[in-house]
Amino acid sequence: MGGILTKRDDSPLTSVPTTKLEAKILETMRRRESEGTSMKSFNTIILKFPKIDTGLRKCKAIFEQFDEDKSGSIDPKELNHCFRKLEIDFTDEEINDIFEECDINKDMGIAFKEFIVLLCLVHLLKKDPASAHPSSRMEIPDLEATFETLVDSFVFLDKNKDGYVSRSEMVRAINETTSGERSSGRIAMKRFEEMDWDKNGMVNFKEFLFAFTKWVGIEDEEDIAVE
Ligand SMILES: [Ca+2]
Ligand SMILES: [Ca+2]
Ligand SMILES: [Ca+2]
Repeated sequence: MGGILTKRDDSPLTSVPTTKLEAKILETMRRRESEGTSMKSFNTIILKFPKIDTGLRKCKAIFEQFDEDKSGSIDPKELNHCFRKLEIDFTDEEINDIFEECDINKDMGIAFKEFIVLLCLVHLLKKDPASAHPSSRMEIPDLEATFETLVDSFVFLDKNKDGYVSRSEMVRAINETTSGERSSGRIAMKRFEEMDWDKNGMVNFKEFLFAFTKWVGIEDEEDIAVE
């Protein structure tokens, strides 16, 4: 006993990034947050849901295109092809890191939902002005706009710009909503609980993205796939 002593629970308010990529995402997000957001209220975000939904559904075609063996998930080799085709200028190590970051269930495959999160993280990272190769492009302009809306929403919610949305920040965002609808507030809190996987009271950008893929009904689409 006593051999396994994790430091994780000792960090009081912020969770510490556990991987190099996670640290980079956090750093990039903080820099992006210093630029501000175009979101005016929580309602502005809610109103964007249908558009985000449409945008994310377009990822399906990209996903299918890169799932070369039609296995329903993208393996490391397929992801490599995908990045080369989309001219995403990541090194092999970076591709490997983002694969591991987004392969949540660790089955060595990127499922559709994981793929959306992956593309959005790529969008965030490649906009990093410190990046040596900002030239990558994803060809699909509305998709870029959708990802930017998601980044912008996160920036709006993260009031103190530390790269995490805390429970109290979520409450604050809801309270700023002019209409003050109680029900939407309750729903938002429920959503927050859903987002906060490790229940540490903080939601990072990746958790936020995964929640979005649920909220906007991506999952439903898979069920509807009937002949
Ligand atoms: Ca595959
Ligand atoms: Ca997976
Ligand atoms: Ca925060």
